[in-house]
Amino acid sequence: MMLQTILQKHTNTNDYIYGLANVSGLLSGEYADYKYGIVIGKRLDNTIVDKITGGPTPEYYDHYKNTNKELTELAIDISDKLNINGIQSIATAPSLGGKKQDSKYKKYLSLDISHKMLATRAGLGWIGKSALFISYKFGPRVRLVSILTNTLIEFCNTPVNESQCGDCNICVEKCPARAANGIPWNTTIYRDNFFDANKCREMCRIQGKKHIGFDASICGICVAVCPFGN
Ligand code: B12
Repeated sequence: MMLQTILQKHTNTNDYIYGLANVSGLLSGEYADYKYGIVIGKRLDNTIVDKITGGPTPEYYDHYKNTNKELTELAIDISDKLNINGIQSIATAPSLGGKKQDSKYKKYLSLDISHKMLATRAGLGWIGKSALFISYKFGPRVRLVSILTNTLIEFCNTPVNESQCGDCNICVEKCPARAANGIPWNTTIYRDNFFDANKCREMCRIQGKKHIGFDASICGICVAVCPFGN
């Protein structure tokens, strides 16, 4: 179908994963009325991620910025193509997309769109003990973006509903913020019950200042240490 043609045209390398998700009733706020989503993951460069041992590197920071830019453009491009073909859709931002000062964001460290949720609904992987999305193909070494629509373009993939981390606790042990408590994820456990986002953000600020030189708010240790995808 057209979707595959469009996606393959845009994501014509082996560095991407994508899938269709049924998110009916799962999104909130400005996205609450959307039923379906296309989620796309771009693989991070292993040579850059492997160097995140004691903390983030300037190279990782640049990679993160460039990948965000690429995913922003990709989502807009795909959404435009769908709209031209009569499928109304909306592109979302890979990161905060200007919501940093939003009072709801500041209070809950949470947006109306969770790309990780779309990714589990699209059957591409699960949520790790680190609260990161762990893809079957690249582990947590992916950045994500989503495009939302109310048209059922194709059948949605079978969702993944629980952690596949098993007994592994490497990310829990290596997190400098001690943000994760080791409880394995399933769809009934809210983030705050197994992962302290405030502790993580505080440590991202410290790590950014220490290793990049300003409040870059970035870390990545949990991405680098995960045995999946490396
Ligand atoms: C706010 C935010 C943060 C906050 C809070 C993090 C958090 N875990 O919530 C802070 C500043 C701490 C942060 C830090 C980092 N972040 Co951040 N962040 C976001 C952002 C902008 C919004 C996330 C959000 O709203 N969270 C709210 C909670 C409730 O949702 P969630 O964590 O996304 O997902 C939960 C639910 O979806 C639920 N879930 C999953 N499937 C299902 C299904 C059902 C049915 C239900 C009910 C629930 C459910 O499980 C998840 C975990 O609880 C996203 C981009 C986006 N729009 O998604 C990036 C994002 C999550 N961040 C990302 C990254 C990489 C990081 C950092 C590594 C920073 C860095 N680049 O160095 C750290 C690591 C944090 C970590 N270990 O989770 C990536 C994650 C990629 C991946 N492989 O998982 C994202 C997706 C950005 C991107 N475009 O790729 N981040």
